[in-house]
Amino acid sequence: MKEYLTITLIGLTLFACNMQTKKENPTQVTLVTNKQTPPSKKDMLFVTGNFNNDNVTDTVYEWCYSSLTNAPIKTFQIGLATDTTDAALDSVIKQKPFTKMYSNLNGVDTFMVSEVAQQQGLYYLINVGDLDGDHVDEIGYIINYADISNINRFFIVSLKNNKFTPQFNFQINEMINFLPEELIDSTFLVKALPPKSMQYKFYSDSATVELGTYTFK
Ligand SMILES: [Ca+2]
Ligand SMILES: [Ca+2]
Repeated sequence: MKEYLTITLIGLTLFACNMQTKKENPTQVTLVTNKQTPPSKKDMLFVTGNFNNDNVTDTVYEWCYSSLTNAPIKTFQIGLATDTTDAALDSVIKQKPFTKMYSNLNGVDTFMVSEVAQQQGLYYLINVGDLDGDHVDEIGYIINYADISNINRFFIVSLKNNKFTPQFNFQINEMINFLPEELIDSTFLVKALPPKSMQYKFYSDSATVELGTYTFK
């Protein structure tokens, strides 16, 4: 998984570099609601799945943009990838980034993921399957911070009554938690434990990876 992430990040870095040469039309990037057409979906992560149980596949998109310019931000070369200098961090902070999630579903609100100064969107967005037993998939994500810390959190969010609803989150270490020997069944960070619980591998405050169990409400 680590190698896969590394390769993905390198690929996205190259992709992001290519994208930087392209001019964005500011009038196209004022998107906040899901009724508008996102201007640059291809820059952002997205995840598909059964998020509202209507037998039609749904899509949820990341939307990271600068509140100064309204332009999308996708700078994978900073933070987890290669450049962890103060200058790189400052360049992110100066853009005043916001990260939201929105879907292709009518009536579903946009979800504010983070407005922390040094974040730059997501580096992980995935369908984690139905963890809480309501026959609808949950979404897992990790925020991409432009800093040198390996400590981060894995978040699980669901669509409940047309609202993105935070379910649970736990601490991870970006370098350690994705090592195959640290994954549940060598597969992933979380695993459903029917009828409405899950197991998860988290990074403890004692710097060890531990197995936890959480029962959804
Ligand atoms: Ca659906
Ligand atoms: Ca569910």
